[in-house]
Amino acid sequence: MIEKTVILIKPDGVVRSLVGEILHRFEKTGMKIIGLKMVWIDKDFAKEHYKAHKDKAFFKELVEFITEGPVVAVALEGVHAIHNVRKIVGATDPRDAAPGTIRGDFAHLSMEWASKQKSGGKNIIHASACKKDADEELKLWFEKKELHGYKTVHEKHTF
Ligand code: 3AN
Repeated sequence: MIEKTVILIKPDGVVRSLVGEILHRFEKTGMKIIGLKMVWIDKDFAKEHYKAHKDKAFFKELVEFITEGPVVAVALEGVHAIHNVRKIVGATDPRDAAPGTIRGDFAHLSMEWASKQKSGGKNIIHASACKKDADEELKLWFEKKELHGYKTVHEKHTF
């Protein structure tokens, strides 16, 4: 039940200075940050990350967008972390994302708009969709030595 998962604060989230706000939302739940870094990926890396979408009409725009600036990659650990993180992130299309979710609160450009503009969907954040994706994305985004096992004060009850 204790899972690890990956979130990426995409270039739109970084340039809008939402990194702290977004991290805070996950930390507040009690889930644990076990890996954290800023990276500016190249197109090959982006294609690997989004390989499940390689046949989609918006694939080119997806790759352009995720490589247009640095992203903040975060590995999180917690009970049902994959599901809990997706719940906090909200629906893929900002038009459908509920208020209180990251996409619902900080994004509004719909996927329809993105398609019309021929741009990537600017929905702030990516989160692993399932256990298989989480395992693959952890491997792709983090070296073993970049993931850290430690106990929070809540786990230790010593502070
Ligand atoms: P999620 O990120 O919620 O798992 P996916 O995996 O269905 O969503 O889509 C991957 C990414 O592709 C989304 N985060 C979004 O940025 C982009 N995307 C999805 N649908 C569209 C679309 N119709 N037009 C442009 N970009 C899209």
